[in-house]
Amino acid sequence: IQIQRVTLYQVRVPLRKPFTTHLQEVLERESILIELIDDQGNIGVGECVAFSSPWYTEETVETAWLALENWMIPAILNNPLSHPDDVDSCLTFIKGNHMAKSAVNHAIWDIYAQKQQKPLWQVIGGTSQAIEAGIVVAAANDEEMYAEIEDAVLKGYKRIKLKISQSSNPKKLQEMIALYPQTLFFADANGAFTEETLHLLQTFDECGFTLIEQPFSEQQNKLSGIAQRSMKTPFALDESIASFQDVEDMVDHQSGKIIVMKQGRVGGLSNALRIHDYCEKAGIPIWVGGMIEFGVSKAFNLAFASLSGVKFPGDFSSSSHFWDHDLAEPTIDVQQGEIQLPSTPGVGVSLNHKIIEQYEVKRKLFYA
Ligand code: OSB
Ligand code: MG
Repeated sequence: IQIQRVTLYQVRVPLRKPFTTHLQEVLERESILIELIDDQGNIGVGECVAFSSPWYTEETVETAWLALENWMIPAILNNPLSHPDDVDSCLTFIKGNHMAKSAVNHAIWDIYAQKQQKPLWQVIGGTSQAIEAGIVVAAANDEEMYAEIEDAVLKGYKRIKLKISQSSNPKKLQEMIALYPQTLFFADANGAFTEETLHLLQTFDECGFTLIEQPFSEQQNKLSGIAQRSMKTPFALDESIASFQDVEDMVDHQSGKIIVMKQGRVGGLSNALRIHDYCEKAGIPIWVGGMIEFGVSKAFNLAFASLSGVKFPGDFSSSSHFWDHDLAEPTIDVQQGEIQLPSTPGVGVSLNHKIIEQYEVKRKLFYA
């Protein structure tokens, strides 16, 4: 694969409704989309899932743009690649910046699969063709939360993830979860609990949650291990898993039992696949998290979700859950609680340039 041209697009898109967690209220989504063209005219796409400010991880849209522009794109423009893993090798001189790296790694995987004339999910060894949909409820108050849950159940979602914090009411959650015995409920604390409030976290153990995502901050994996050993609900680590080594660390500290995979957080699909294979051998279930993203990133998540080590429905909602207009086409739709994987070569989506133009903040082209 020889990259001839790269285009970066920065966009800003309003969310259809506010996304509220104890860390941040997200009202609009800034993102970077990347398009690579190789010497045979194949077009590969990627999406950088960093946010406008560093509330979830250190990277931001601005830092990712800088890393892509100054170091990553020049490095790939002058390096023929025979496999997507080679991208990571040619970017090892850049520390961190996982979300920016992931966007490049993804675009190369897209081209690589196109050259084999196969859908990406098949190229990486995926087996399931229909992915179970899951939705996140991040409402500002209880009333809205109940309304959104009811709506999600009616729409056929098999799994609902609720954002929890120290101020959530476990008794009320338990009653509500009992009303929907067919639906899996996950909790996501985004690190809201501390050593001082461990006893509060323990009161969520009777709620009926299938798992609790990231109860403590990523700096508190030892504490997470102590808490996990005192509770029956398994913990799924999100923020704590930024690399393969972090997974080994989870096993060592028993700080969690399940992995949330976000390819952006671990630097792309190549690293995600290594983690997948390790987890499958070690018997650690994986599920696939979301980042309030557009169809490009979702399409890569869906391909990953078809792997046999992925055990729970992930953050897979219809494009219309967040967006009036997605930036990728075809748009992702949930039908009977499932999303069908594409049969077209590559990741199966391309940029919708008409829509991108409407939301574009800036754009830059790079040539070999
Ligand atoms: O913690 O899983 C998280 C969104 C943005 C940043 C972090 C998280 C989330 C979500 C998933 O909860 C939302 C989605 O479906 O995209
Ligand atoms: Mg999370």
